[in-house]
Amino acid sequence: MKGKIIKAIAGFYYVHCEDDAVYECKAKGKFRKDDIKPIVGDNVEIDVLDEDKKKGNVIKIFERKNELIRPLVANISQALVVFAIADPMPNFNLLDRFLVMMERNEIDVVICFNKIDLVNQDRIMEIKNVYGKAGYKVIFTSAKDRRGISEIEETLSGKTTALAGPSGVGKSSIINLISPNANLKTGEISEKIKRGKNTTTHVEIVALNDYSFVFDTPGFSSLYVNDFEKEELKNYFREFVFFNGKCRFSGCNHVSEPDCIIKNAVDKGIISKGRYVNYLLLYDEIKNKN
Ligand SMILES: Nc1nc2c(ncn2[C@@H]2O[C@H](COP(=O)(O)OP(=O)(O)OP(=O)(O)O)[C@@H](O)[C@H]2O)c(=O)[nH]1
Ligand SMILES: [Mg+2]
Ligand SMILES: [Zn+2]
Repeated sequence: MKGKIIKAIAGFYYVHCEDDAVYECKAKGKFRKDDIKPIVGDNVEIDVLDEDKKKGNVIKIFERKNELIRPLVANISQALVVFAIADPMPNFNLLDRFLVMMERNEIDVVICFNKIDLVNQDRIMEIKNVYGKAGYKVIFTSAKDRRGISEIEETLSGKTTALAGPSGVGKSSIINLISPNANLKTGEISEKIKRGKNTTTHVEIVALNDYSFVFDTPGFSSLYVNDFEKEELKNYFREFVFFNGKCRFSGCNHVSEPDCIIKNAVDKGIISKGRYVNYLLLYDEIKNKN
């Protein structure tokens, strides 16, 4: 029987099959020989061991359209990366790392800044200016007063979307608003350090309707994106790609080369300074890796 892994906990895979049955499975297929582990989002074939108790074995994983490590998901059509605009304060370096990873994997990404009830309009415009200008769709929401939630619904419609972002930013809260049956656990952030407490501990797919699915995922606080050459990094900053070939040197890495159009654009405010600084930080990180 064919199905999709909608949840994975402690070596058990929950496989959603036709007519809405969910089977609790273990991994027994020959894919294990190749050191491949099933992940949430995988389309699989299962052997039913006990129809009454809905137990089975995953015996085959169908080829993945794509997969991410953080969050650990497969076969998504886009990612919605969620950051809080405050509590916890957004770590833009982490966001830029995530965007690099998504550009590298060629997966569409939409950015959501949640908790806008905690800041004023100026702050919203400031952030919109940075990421909108970089070429991303940015949605501002408040799960508290429902602002922007209908825009999120539109963005998720017809797609298979992984929510991703730090702990405590409101990922599960947003899904609960959109799918009242989801009943996902949400958690307070710590009073003192204003950080999430990793309330969501496993990836789980929520069906919004027959053709729209969202993955709730555990928050993450770090991301290494240095598994490629430093010269590649510039291709993963959308707003740089637009200027391709316009620097004095054709292989310009926009670091310390003369007559660099990217540095020029940063000085003129056409490219965000913060994004460029994160580019340089990441560039150095890749360079120093070896
Ligand atoms: N003020 C405000 N608080 C919010 C908003 N959205 C969520 N919260 C609160 O933020 C806290 C964390 O929300 P969660 O939905 O658990 O966050 P999460 O991103 O799923 O966190 P992890 O599961 O730990 O990764 C909860 O106390 C929510 O009530 C919002 O728009 N405004
Ligand atoms: Mg959560
Ligand atoms: Zn340049």
